[in-house]
Amino acid sequence: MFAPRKYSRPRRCIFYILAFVICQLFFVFLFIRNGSYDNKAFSHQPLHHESESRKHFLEYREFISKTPQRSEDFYQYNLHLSDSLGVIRKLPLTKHTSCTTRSYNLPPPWQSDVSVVISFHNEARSMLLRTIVSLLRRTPEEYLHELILVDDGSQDVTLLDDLRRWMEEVFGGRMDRLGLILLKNQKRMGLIWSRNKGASLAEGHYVLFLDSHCEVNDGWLEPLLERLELNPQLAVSPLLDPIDPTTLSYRKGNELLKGGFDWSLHFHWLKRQLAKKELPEMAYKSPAFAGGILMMSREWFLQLGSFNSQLKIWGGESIELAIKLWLCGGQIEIVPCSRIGHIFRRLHAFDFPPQLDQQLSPAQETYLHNSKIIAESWLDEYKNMFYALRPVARRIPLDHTYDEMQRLRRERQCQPFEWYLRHVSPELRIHFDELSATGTLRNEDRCLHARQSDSQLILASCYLSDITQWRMLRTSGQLSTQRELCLGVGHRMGITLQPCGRNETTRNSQRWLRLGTHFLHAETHLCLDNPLKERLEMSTCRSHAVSQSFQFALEMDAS
Ligand code: UD2
Ligand code: MN
Repeated sequence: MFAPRKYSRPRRCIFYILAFVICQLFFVFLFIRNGSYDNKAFSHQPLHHESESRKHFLEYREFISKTPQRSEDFYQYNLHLSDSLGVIRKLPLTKHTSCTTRSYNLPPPWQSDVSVVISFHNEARSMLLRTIVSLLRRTPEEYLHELILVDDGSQDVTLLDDLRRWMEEVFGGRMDRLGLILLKNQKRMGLIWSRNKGASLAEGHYVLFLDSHCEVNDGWLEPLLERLELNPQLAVSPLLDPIDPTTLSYRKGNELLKGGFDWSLHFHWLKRQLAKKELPEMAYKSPAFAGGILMMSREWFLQLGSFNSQLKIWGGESIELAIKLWLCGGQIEIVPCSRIGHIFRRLHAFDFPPQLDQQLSPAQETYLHNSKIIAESWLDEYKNMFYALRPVARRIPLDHTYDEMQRLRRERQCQPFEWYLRHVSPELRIHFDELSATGTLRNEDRCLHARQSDSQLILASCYLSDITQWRMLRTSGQLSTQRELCLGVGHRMGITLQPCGRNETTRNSQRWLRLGTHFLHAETHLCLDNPLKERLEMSTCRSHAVSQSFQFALEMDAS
């Protein structure tokens, strides 16, 4: 029999006391940890006391109550929710944990301080304020040289005065050190002009361009500075975390995407392929920025001629900067350890000035105008690819020449665009190898169009803004839209538009041979025809039939 082991009374007491002390220590540890976390997040918190906070809360309510427009359509996000969130909120940690545990090799502030430039047009007051306050609170003060705000002709006429007053109240004596510069364009000049204006006044070592509906996340700056310190001709983007325009929920952005563009010069996300030992949280090269939020040496930015000042209002400037950076000796990286939230709005929240072309909306015409300048300035012979996909751009008049850009290219000994295709964006190049022709497909004065609403095949004006761009695939003989729908012949010789087939049977029903300008269907030996001007049919091939003649905008094999 075992007798139960008994501890003496004093030993039991010591055990309880020890357990108690250990528990206490554990709670003290937790307390310190949480305390220091909060401290870090709000180390620049200007609101010290409760009564102070209350006062500032009332001032905040008064400040935002003067927001002139209340409709959500106007801003394209949930204004009421934005108002109720306050000047700052805690954001989820979206970067990899190793980003927060490692230390960064930072240059001293006098060699690497930042001027932040924010241009805005009709931004809601609460949204603009959250952008500013999140930036000020989450940026180490010694690294922030100045904040330059450019009000680009907003309707809210007292905004800048009210903002200055609000900031003086809240930041008090620290206002001088903040280096706040407030500019107002009496007439709206557009984002590109305004950002250039801001950068021309900046004095910091680096310049960061930020949209006016962002929330910067903790520790956003250090990872960017560390990368820029390694290469003065580098430009970086933080990884953008999407903020939903309706719920304002802050989500984690995807670090497996690179920035790029297509031949229409529209921005696109591209897949990032991880190299053998490469971790997703590591900084990675990108053919273009992750949009327009970017940071680089101010001097290098000016040497590259800033954003191209011929570009109007909105659009294309970050693609242009990306191309000229890569071609003229720079590089671009996206840095996933740096996170900035941005509201991706579904529609434009502002008007574009009226334009000349009746068939295009002002927004389309502005974007095409800017893209045409980029194509003419940088794409060399590849500009034909752009015109093939955007034939309407040929009609857009430009009121200047490209001499300035040619001079920059000569002076800085920039590479030809071919180099970009070879070394920076092989994704763009692939099209040349895989395609035998591309662009609109014209039959007399109309173009073959796959209507997006119902996927019907029709013949439409070639100048429709979304006119279908076709691709003739070299090996399979398939004729595909950009959305990977292929032209085929089905039941009773009906012409179909179906997902491009990968297996032999569907591929055969989607295979076309080209006889001059005729499209001969390989299986049925009939030709694509448009006998009644509006309706496509398959019929016997007739070599001189105009109704069977279809021309691509761009033949890749033509010399
Ligand atoms: C994307 C970029 C933006 C810029 C733009 C193309 C991101 C996150 N944003 O814009 O940085 O590259 O594409 O030009 O990738 N604004 C003005 N004046 C105007 C019009 C707009 O100051 O006439 C301001 C606007 O208030 C905002 C910023 O410019 O702060 C960008 O415009 P956006 O947010 O409407 O466009 P977005 O995010 O699609
Ligand atoms: Mn934006």
